[in-house]
Amino acid sequence: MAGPERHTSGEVLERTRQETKKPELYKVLLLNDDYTTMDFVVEVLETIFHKGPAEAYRIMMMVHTQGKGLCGVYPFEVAETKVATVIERARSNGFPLLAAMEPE
Ligand code: TYC
Repeated sequence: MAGPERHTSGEVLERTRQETKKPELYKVLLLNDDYTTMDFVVEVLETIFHKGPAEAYRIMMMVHTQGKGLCGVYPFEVAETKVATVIERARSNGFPLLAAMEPE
């Protein structure tokens, strides 16, 4: 762990170099298409990305009007799982909805 190290004599040495790596963060985006229903996208945002109804609707409309929208920022493996979960949920409901991730 990086951080101050105490010595028996009582002085504190501060570490200037970071030795523990911060997790790299990735944006998860939803992409627009012409076939997925708005209600389904709102449901995805509420259940997979834990957004409230108003925020879920706002993000869905952002995707609908701008082509893509930010759902959240996560460590790599969480972002990967979110993307896979969206695609799995969409396909099992017959929708072509796509999600993507990109470095923050
Ligand atoms: N464009 C879709 C429609 O008009 C709605 C939609 C919104 C689809 C967001 C995908 O990520 C999406 N039914």
